[in-house]
Amino acid sequence: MRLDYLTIFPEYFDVLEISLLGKAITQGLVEVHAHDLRRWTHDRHRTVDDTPCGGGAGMVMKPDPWGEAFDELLGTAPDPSIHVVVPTPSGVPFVQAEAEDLSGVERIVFCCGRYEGIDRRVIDYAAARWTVHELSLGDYVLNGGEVAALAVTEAVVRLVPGVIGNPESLAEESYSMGEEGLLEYPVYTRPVSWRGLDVPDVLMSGHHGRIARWRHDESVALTRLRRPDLLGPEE
Ligand code: 6GU
Repeated sequence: MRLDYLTIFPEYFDVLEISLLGKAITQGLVEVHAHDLRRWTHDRHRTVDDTPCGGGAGMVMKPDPWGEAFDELLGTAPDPSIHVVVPTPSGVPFVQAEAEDLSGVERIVFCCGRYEGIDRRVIDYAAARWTVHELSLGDYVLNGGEVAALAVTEAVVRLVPGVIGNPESLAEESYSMGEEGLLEYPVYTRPVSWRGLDVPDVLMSGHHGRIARWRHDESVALTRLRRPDLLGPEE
């Protein structure tokens, strides 16, 4: 899998070298390239923004640097196997199913906007050639797409086969379909008694059936409390 980031802050992506993602890079499972969008400007001030047509506050990212970046990285030919991710608070909510879909693709280009956003024609141009995903992390506003692109990257890359040592741990975690899409149950380790707080007896009982039932019940209770929208009609 090859990941490219178009951004005016390529240093944001230096963190990809560490942790799980760094290991995936070292193992040759993923290749990452962060590009400074200003490389595709030609004026003395390396301008990437301009005032909004129709007026209003803030600045809009101008289309030309994006177009030239696309030309160089992707050419101009249509290829729906190329995925373009545009992080934006007006995007479709990013969920685990989308991360699973993206973990199987060979090429993703992240377009990180700043200011009031990117000229709409950039996204329309990309969507006419490649597979565009406008994604939102949630109902709040970040200053730009960089942190969101990193979050999407981590969610996707950890699902690439070979990146996580024990694939069974993927099936049990929050939001995975392995546990019916419920929130994860609470987990404990030794010591059994810590500062007056004990591990629930059932987990030390050795009764695998009772443990599985307890975990499921805890998952349902936590999901009902925090995310009732995730519960089906049965629960
Ligand atoms: Cl994907 N981008 C920005 N700028 N803000 C956000 C977001 C994305 N998701 C939530 N807020």
